[in-house]
Amino acid sequence: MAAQTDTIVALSTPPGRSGIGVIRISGPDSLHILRTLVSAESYNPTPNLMRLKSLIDPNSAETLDEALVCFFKAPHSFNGEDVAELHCHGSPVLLRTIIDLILKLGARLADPGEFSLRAVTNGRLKLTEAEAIRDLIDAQTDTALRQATRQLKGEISNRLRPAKENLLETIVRLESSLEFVEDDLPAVQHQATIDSLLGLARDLSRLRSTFAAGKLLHDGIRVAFVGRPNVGKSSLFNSLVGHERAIVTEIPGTTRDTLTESIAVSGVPVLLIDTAGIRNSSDEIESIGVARARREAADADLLIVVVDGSEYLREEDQLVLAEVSDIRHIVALNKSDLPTFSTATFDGRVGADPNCSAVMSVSAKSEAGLESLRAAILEPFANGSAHSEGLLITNARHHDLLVRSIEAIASSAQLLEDFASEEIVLVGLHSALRYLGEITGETTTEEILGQIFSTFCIGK
Ligand SMILES: Nc1nc2c(ncn2[C@@H]2O[C@H](COP(=O)(O)OP(=O)(O)OP(=O)(O)O)[C@@H](O)[C@H]2O)c(=O)[nH]1
Ligand SMILES: [Mg+2]
Repeated sequence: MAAQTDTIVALSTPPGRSGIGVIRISGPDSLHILRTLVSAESYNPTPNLMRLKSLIDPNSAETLDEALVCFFKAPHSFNGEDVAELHCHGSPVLLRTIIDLILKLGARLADPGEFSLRAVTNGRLKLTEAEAIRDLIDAQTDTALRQATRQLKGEISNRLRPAKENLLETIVRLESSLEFVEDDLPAVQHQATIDSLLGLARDLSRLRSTFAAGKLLHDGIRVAFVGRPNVGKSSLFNSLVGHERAIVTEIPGTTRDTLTESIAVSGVPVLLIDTAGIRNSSDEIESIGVARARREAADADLLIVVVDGSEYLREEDQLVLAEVSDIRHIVALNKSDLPTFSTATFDGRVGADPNCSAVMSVSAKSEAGLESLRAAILEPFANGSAHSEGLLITNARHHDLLVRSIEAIASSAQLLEDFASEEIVLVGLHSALRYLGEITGETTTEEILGQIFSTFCIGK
């Protein structure tokens, strides 16, 4: 891969007012730029040691800030290049001024994730580890954070290493047998090779199967409350969110716009969406709200259909239930605190409707049944339970490459079984090895690396 030779700069802390703002510079001109900023051409910073320095505008000789500066000398920095960090005061105006100065001194603004990309191209970080840093920054729950931390420590590459070694051994064995064409693989060795490949495919499949849980943890689920007006959608939404986020009144048609809030259910990020009560309305604003509610219902992974269990089932309820019949949903029979509450209409519904995974009695008012409701939200995704403490595949790219690798190994085993020539078997095995290498970055093309790092933060 081509060596990166220019110097990049970015603000590594979020834009906006803060106690401090960290500017990071990386590349061959880092030391020169740092010397210019501290106004000492002979400044020889001790690597990895922070120093308090005055940052000075070389044009006006004016002091810009008192900052803690640190220099990391190549190759002993996180990305293998000369890196300078300026821990300035967190004024957006000041930070902008200093970055502009650094740009004038010959650096350019870093692309998203470019500091980490250089760490990968310089062999300081495995691709999976760089991706784990992104996931760690993006983690929405503590469970997702723990997974990212495990992956940051290199668990995925450690887990894949024996598989790659095993595959490579088989490739070498088959290749050497090619050189002695006159003797085919002895029968014993032939069967042993097939068994070893099948074992390998099984082992990788076990890892692959953790993706159901990993995806849940990484992507979370979208859950929309739907129902006719006044059944208590907003009240239940507020109870799960834990504060009075949505307006609640006894007037039907209170909610118009959709509201969203994130919560964690057993470590899984759940995006809750409150919507307008569905009914035919002559009110223009309410009608727009109803249209939005239907759109949210179509986009959600799961619906909570709220029904007022203290009243008879109205035509408007039937309308909503008919509309959601082909979407995965649970029914929340609300207002169980009222004396007229009854579940009778819904007895037997779970068995009868394959898309209805539960009917729960709840009360937003007394908070009865809310814990069960939370559990019921995850239940349809339970085979992807995120409780597992083991290593999970959380990244769709890793999953896709694992699937391809398993397929290539399995079909090579089949070809061996059918006594196909070693050359043909080897094509599949080489592909399988390449796919595994793409996960950790050894065989990833520059174009794909670019795509991956474009999803990173600026300054990382
Ligand atoms: N007794 C009782 N009343 C409730 C309960 N949940 C909601 N309510 C009342 O029902 C009324 C409607 O509640 P909302 O949460 O605004 O209902 P909604 O489904 O969001 O209504 P729209 O936004 O109009 O579609 C309010 O007066 C609530 O106080 C409950 O569990 N028990
Ligand atoms: Mg509402």
